[in-house]
Amino acid sequence: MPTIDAEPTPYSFDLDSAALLVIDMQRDFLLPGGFGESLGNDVSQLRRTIEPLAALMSAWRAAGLPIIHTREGHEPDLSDCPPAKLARGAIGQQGAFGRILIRGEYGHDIIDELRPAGGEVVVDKPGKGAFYATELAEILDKQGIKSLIVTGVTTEVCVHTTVREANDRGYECLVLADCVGSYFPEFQRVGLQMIAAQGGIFGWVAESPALIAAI
Ligand code: TIU
Repeated sequence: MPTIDAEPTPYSFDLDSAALLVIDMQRDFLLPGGFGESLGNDVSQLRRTIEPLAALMSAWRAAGLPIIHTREGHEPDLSDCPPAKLARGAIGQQGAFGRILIRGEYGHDIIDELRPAGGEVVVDKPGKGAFYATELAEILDKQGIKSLIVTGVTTEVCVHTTVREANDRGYECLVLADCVGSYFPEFQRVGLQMIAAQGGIFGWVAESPALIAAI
């Protein structure tokens, strides 16, 4: 059972019941000219996660362990997008990479550097959290997954929503600081502190090299 350096305490987990969750590493969030940048955000804050995440995914695959990818997005007719969400964003509007956060559009898909390998699950989610209106819980249950190694973007939005719900559902979450990103450096720092505070209220926080060394 690997044990790695983490906050607030070392984290031990069983490789047979761990999955790597890669949240929303989509072009709309990460590419210059995409949805994220159109909101006035600095995409370089997210792009620093690509290299460490690619290295981790490669090590994780080499160890034969499961990777689950998610994508935030909606049906082309927007029937799965609540009016309250639609009213506050550019979702469904024409962007540089197709209609923003619409399934099947170029911008909705995962960036080339982190393309899912054949056989890896991709969960399409209409919400910020990866459990809401998706098959994720069933997939994890079937595979006997108990520990989630959580990566992706953005730290305080889709990563946090997913980690909080995973915590309520009984999963242990290890969030990798160098593999999650926020457009806002302050939210990144505080978002990670919130996870590990109070004795690990939502889980643990570590760096990916420590995990790679342990698998
Ligand atoms: N994936 C995710 O975090 N969705 C967002 O809309 N994040 C923002 O920070 N905008």
